[in-house]
Amino acid sequence: MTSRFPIERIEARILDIPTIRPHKLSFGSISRQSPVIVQLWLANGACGFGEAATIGGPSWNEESPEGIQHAISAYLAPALLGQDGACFETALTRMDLACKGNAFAKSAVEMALIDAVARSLSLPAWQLLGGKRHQSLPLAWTLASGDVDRDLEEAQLRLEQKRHRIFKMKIGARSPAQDVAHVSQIARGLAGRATLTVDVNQAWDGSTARRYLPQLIDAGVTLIEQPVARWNVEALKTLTATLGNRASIMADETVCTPQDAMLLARAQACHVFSLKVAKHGGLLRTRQVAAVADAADIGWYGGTMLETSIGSAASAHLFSTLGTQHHGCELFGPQLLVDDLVTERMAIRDFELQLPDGPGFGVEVDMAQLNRFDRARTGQAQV
Ligand code: MUC
Ligand code: MG
Repeated sequence: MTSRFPIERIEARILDIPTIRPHKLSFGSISRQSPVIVQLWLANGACGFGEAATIGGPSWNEESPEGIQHAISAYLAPALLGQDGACFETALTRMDLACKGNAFAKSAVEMALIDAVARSLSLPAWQLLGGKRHQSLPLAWTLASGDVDRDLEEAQLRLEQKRHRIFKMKIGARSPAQDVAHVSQIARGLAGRATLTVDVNQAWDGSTARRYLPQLIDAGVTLIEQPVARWNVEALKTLTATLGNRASIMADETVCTPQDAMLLARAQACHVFSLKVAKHGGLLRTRQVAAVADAADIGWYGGTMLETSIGSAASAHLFSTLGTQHHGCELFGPQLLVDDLVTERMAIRDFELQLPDGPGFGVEVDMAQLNRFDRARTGQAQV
């Protein structure tokens, strides 16, 4: 069989883009994002873009921007050069043979591959991913300035602009009692106007979660993301069983592979999966995790690693193809950054992200912006 879309060249670079304000999570505070941007050229001249963003170097999980870039240049790109770009699953298998794990790095390469092939065919990526089922999704914003007044000001503005009415609060850095006080103040300020969620990013042990989550629910929180360590499936299971009639428990760091998804489904250890293209190792593998959710009557949420508009648009194409049991999405990454890499962002109307059409991921990359933030050119120190 002759190859229709031979892969000719793959390049990866790290960008450093400041955030509009410090973003505080349980494990630290960030003031910039360092996405790895991949360009993949096919022999026909088409170029696709992919992105892997993580948060705070290797502190969200094991992968760091520097490690992602190295895995791509040293191992993943050589495994794919000369191969048929249209055979996505074969490309994933070759990457798996060349390199264990490294899901973020693989996701950026697969993203660029799908973009390049979709552009060659003049098709939107969603058409190669199963077809579009949603035109828009409710879009959450994360309140993570660490300051109640500033958080309330941000929420107020976004409500007025009709951009967001789902607000996720990042907790777990301070004492649980301080977190409950912070969340309760925000909940009082937004009463009746917003849906409230929290993300603990693994900071609590099981007994802390059992003690303090009911207080957050009393304050008005309805969705609780990753309250305990990623290995702590037993605690997730207990929380799901005991709090389930009042709020939903969402797994994030615990659910990466389809096997993780099976384990959680069998244990009935959560109500919702936060889906993220990076941690699942690509768009196709995100669909596999979503399929387990569907089969197990588990809902899905369109998660983010705070990508620019490149990774966010790719995620949006994938999310647009998934089933109806969803809790909206949080593809707000571009808005948290001082500037973007595309000529036009995805639109937000009536509190919903308008899911893009093609060709490819439907966004045009501004090369001047890529060069402006390129670490190799600016020489910025790492996070
Ligand atoms: C995470 O763990 O969900 C997503 C939104 C946000 O503010 O941080 C990320 C990471
Ligand atoms: Mg999370």
